[in-house]
Amino acid sequence: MKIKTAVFLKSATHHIHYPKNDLPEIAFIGRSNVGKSSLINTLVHRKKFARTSSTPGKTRTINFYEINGEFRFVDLPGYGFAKVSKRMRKEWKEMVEMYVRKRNNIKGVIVVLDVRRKPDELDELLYKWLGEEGFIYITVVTKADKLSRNGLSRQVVVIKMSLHIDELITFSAVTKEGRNRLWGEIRRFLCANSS
Ligand SMILES: Nc1nc2c(ncn2[C@@H]2O[C@H](COP(=O)(O)OP(=O)(O)OP(=O)(O)O)[C@@H](O)[C@H]2O)c(=O)[nH]1
Ligand SMILES: [Mg+2]
Repeated sequence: MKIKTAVFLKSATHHIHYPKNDLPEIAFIGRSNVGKSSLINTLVHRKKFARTSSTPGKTRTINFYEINGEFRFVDLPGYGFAKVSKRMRKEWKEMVEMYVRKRNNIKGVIVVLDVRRKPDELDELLYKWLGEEGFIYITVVTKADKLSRNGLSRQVVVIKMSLHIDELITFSAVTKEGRNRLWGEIRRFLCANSS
């Protein structure tokens, strides 16, 4: 994908602050600190476009980015950040559920996982929920550069089996592995159900 323009539109916690839903949106969802914002930066060939941090819980609002004036990337706040209070976890759930309910322009969801972690019940719940909501989604396991080739193959099997999925994309913001393949999927999302 040739990136002509990539613009940060706005941050929102409530639907009244969302941009107009006049363009298709691709949402990025996953645990805190897995590398969602870094993945967006890799896709648009920019280092500091979406804010990243080594401290989990950096993205706490829903961030809308407009690409080529044609579609948007939506960086959702990370879930399962151990240190947050119960109240904040509830806020996360409400924020993400509100986004999903209020938008009829979501064309696909990119689920981002850290390749080194075995999915747990929170991740399983997310997949169950995505299925129930009827979303088209793809799984991206990132930080692939942190494992050896053998370690990577082993983890891919573990993740596929835990989540009962057949397909995933291995990705790295460091080596850029998986970038073209993911763009291919995003293009497919945008074309498949454009109305
Ligand atoms: N080695 C390596 N580090 C990565 C990769 N992707 C992200 N990181 C690092 O992981 C940390 C978290 O990355 P973010 O992109 O901020 O993660 P996030 O999922 O947006 O986190 P929250 O906004 O807190 O939910 C940062 O220190 C990144 O530099 C990758 O592919 N390889
Ligand atoms: Mg983030």
